[in-house]
Amino acid sequence: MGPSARGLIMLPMSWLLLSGLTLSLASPGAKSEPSSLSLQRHKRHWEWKSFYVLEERDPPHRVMKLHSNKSNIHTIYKIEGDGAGRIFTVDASGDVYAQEKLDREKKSSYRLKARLIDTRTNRQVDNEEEFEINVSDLNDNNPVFLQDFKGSVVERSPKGTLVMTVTATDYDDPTTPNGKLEYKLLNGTDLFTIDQRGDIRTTVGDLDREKQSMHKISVQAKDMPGISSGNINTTTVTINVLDINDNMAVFKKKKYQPTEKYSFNVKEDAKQNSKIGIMELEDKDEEQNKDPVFSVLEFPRVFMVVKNHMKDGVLTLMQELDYETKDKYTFVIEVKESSLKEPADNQDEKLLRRADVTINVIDVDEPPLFSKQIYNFSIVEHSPIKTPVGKVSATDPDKAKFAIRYHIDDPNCPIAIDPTTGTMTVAKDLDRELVDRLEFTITAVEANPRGLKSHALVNLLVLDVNDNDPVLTAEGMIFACEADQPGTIIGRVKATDRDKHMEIFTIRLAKPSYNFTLTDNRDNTANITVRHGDFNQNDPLYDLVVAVEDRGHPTSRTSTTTITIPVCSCDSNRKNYYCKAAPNADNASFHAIIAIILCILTILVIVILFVMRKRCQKETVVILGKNGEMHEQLVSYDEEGGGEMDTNGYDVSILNSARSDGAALPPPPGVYAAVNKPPAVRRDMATMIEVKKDEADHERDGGPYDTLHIYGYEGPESLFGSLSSLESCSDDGSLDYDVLNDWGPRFKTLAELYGIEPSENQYAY
Ligand SMILES: *[C@@H]1O[C@H](CO)[C@@H](O)[C@H](O)[C@H]1NC(C)=O
Ligand SMILES: *[C@@H]1O[C@H](CO)[C@@H](O)[C@H](O)[C@H]1NC(C)=O
Ligand SMILES: *[C@@H]1O[C@H](CO)[C@@H](O)[C@H](O)[C@H]1NC(C)=O
Ligand SMILES: *[C@@H]1O[C@H](CO)[C@@H](O)[C@H](O)[C@H]1NC(C)=O
Ligand SMILES: *[C@@H]1O[C@H](CO)[C@@H](O)[C@H](O)[C@H]1NC(C)=O
Ligand SMILES: *[C@@H]1O[C@H](CO)[C@@H](O)[C@H](O)[C@H]1NC(C)=O
Ligand SMILES: CC(=O)N[C@H]1CO[C@H](CO)[C@@H](O)[C@@H]1O
Repeated sequence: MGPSARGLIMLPMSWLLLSGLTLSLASPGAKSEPSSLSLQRHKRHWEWKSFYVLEERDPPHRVMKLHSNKSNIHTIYKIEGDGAGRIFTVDASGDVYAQEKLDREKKSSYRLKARLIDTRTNRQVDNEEEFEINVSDLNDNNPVFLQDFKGSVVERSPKGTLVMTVTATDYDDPTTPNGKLEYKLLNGTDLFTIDQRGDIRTTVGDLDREKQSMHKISVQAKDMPGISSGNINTTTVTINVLDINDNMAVFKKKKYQPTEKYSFNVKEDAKQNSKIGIMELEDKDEEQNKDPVFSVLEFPRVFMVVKNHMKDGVLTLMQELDYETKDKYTFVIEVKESSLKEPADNQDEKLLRRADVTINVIDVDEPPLFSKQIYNFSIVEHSPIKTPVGKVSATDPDKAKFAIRYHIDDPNCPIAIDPTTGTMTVAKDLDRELVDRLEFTITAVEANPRGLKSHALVNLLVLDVNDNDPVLTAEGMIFACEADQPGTIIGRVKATDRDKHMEIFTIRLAKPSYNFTLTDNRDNTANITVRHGDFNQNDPLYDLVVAVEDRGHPTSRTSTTTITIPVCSCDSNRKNYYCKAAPNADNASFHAIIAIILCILTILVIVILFVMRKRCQKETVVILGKNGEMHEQLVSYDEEGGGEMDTNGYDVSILNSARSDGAALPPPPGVYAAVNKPPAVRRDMATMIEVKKDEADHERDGGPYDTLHIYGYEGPESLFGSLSSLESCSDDGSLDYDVLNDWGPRFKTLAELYGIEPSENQYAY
């Protein structure tokens, strides 16, 4: 095998463009050297292994020739496998043709089998043989960028910083230059560079976001690296420049002011922490990177600069101002940035880091100012009217210094104030025991038309003087028992005083006593002890005269109290006792007598009423029948009658029917007639009522029958007549009070009152 033949075989593997030459091996011209193809074959009759076909070649074209040394005129070739019969066909001489355009990027290799058939026997002559047709690559694909590329780089990054990597794809055979790519920047090469891997790097170290924050550059990808020809494609990549704090914050220069001079007017009543004004800054950096720090070089306690959300300076008042003290402040405010990357882009503006600030304090008409907000004074109770209490004072804080007028708001305040001097005096008597401290408001008004006001509070303590007598009270009842032995403590007295002193009272006997002693317990109480006993219930009351002395100021006061001690009979331990003459015996007997008299009078009236009623009933019987209509109702005691229409009361028809049954009279048409009751009940009831009524009528001294009571009789046809004492007894003249004379001396007075002479009576008619 010659070197040229070897080169021909080797070349298609590395150099596709020459693959066409390989085909010539299979062409009739190449048949002269079949040995070269069968070199690797042993005991085989087929003389091929694989072949190349160029993609994109117009069909049909011969690809190769099959050859077996067993072929003769009676044999034909047949192929099977990938695309056999459709893409690849074979003719009788063994020439294989491609019938379609082939695309390596779709299918790069076809595996087929070849067979030799004897047409006479229709049998396979030789062993079948596999072979391969490889499609060789053409540079028929452009590079493609499969995505949009975006990158970023921090400003001032050093030269050579990797920004991003751009990659393109070529579908051609990557083992050949057809599928290999190289990159190139079409513009922006002053700032960036790209290498063969697609890495984009900076070529400068001073990228400035504030100058240009975004760069768009065009990247070209080309296959067949190193050769001027080739397929190209381009894309535009975006590179953002990221911010750092490389710009100095400076005060914003205003057009109308050559230098940074700020001037603010502040009212003197401006509150602490109030905003005075905004000092705008200029800083090209992005907000999150700005870091201004303000310093007030003078008056740092009066003024402060704080940052707002825009990172501008807000001049703030830290102390209240007073126009009368200082009406103008001039100072310098400086701004710095601690995290600034030096040198700043705006070095030349260094002067603008300072600002001159002038604060003009504006005078405000302010209300009067009291020397104190709360005044505490004290005054002794019962001090004479016009006694001075104290003095308040207020002044006008303004330059004008208007006069001040004072008044007390509460018109009932017992203190008066001098409107011009502020001196307060007693106006009404003060009694500590009634009011021990006063609280009132004083108003100060500027004596000008605006009349600005302010208020102050006065606490006035009313001091005590000893103006109340001490009071002695007995603790429980004090009495002596008949059996009390000398030394028995029979009671305790206690001294109190409305004045406010805590001193111990002195308690002693004002008059010496033979029978009792008084022991001062030194705790404002004193025990009464029996000195000489052997008391008797019939003894008169014992009077113990006790003097109590307080030690108040300015003078001590003494009061004398008489304690009356009765003598009682008691059991051994003085628990139960009986006093014949109680301390209030006089009063008690008087009340008892009045009560007794009242009782007697009440009984008398009841008796008289009862007698009058008896008489009325008698007359009723007489006038039965001729009286008009009759209404009756049975009621139980403790039940309130409801009048004629009270159908919830007892059924009066019982009485009506009783009458018809008993007296055989036709029942009168009545409201209650419709109500029927069982006849048995009616009869029993009627009989009972009749009996009871008869008893009551004829028994003069018997009390009224309690179970059934008949009253309110106004019916016309009643058998019983009216029992109403109101109607039938209204005529006093028809009553006979003579019976009172028969009742004895006790009713003599009544008899005299009601006993009417017949002659007088007739005279009256
Ligand atoms: C075909 O070739 C093989 C080997 O190359 C050989 O053994 C055989 O005899 C040949 N047949 C004919 C018919 O030439
Ligand atoms: C044909 O291509 C296949 C892969 O596609 C490869 O393995 C084979 O070696 C190629 N044949 C030749 C003769 O280059
Ligand atoms: C370049 O690539 C894009 C995809 O990134 C593709 O759509 C376009 O067709 C390509 N241009 C050429 C000329 O092949
Ligand atoms: C580079 O070219 C692209 C595409 O034409 C264009 O959009 C871009 O602005 C150019 N960039 C520069 C720095 O000229
Ligand atoms: C005034 O009296 C009040 C109590 O009534 C007290 O709390 C306050 O401290 C006093 N003020 C002065 C200045 O004495
Ligand atoms: C005074 O009487 C009380 C009981 O009422 C007693 O406890 C106390 O000891 C007595 N004080 C004196 C000094 O005897
Ligand atoms: C001063 C006084 O009241 N003395 C009386 C003390 O008691 C005796 C007898 O109980 C009387 O006789 C005293 O008059």
